[in-house]
Amino acid sequence: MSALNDLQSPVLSEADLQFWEENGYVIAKKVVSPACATRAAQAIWDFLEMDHDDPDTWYPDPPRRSIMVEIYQHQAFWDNRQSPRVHQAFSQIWDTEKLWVSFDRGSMNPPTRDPNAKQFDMHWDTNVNNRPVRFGVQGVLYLTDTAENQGAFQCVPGFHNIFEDWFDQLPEGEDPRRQDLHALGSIRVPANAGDLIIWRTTLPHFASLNTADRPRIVQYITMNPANDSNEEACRSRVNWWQERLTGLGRNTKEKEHYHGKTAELTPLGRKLLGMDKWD
Ligand SMILES: O=C(O)CCC(=O)C(=O)O
Repeated sequence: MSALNDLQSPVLSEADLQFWEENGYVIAKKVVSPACATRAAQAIWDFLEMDHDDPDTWYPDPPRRSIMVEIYQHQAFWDNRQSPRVHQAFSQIWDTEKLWVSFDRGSMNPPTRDPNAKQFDMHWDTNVNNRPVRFGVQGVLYLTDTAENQGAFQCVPGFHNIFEDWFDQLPEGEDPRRQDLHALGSIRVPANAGDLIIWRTTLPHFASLNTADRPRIVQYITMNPANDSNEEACRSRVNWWQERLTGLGRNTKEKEHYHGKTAELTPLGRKLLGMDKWD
């Protein structure tokens, strides 16, 4: 590891990496401190203008359209993105430290108030009809301790191993996204505040229905090999951070642009953004 990421021992053990190979997901434990997790969770509550101790504030009228929260640029989010242990976990998965971090948001998944609510459907975030699907990874950082029934991340473990065969046996014209993906053997993944779940994009996944009494609060983070020879891409990424634009490719001027403060970056954060080059 470089001086930017001078950790004494790998975040993912041999056993973790073996688990990753078999299951297509892994929990990288304690990648950020409880204090960093709490700060990011509080940033989400403030952004939503809700009180984490007052359930009456969790269900606005009109209702939120999804569990997602369009917060991207808070210092607490950047502190997690530039955490050396987050970077190291992704470096182990990609087998390179030269990575760029994703422009991802947060989410708040409150307890359901509908006794008849069904489990959420799962999905893929990649075009699964465009095969073979390239290797890719996604990640969710838990900002609160999350029990199995508290809206935990759910996926079909090991599905990456049978992905191509499963598609091949689908009857002609069947839409893969409309199958009963839970029947393939979905599981829910509990973990603690500060733990990061990384999964392969070929696993069907989503948050699960929250039947506990506390919300689940998370920050999405993934990393991909850096493309820092592309000057235009670097400029656009730096502009995204500096102007505090919305992420996921939308790049619009919303609440954080008008009311936020540009986050401070560490030397590692500058490379993960694309402001400084890895070589
Ligand atoms: O919130 C989760 O646990 C999973 C989120 C998800 O489905 C996604 O990032 O595509």
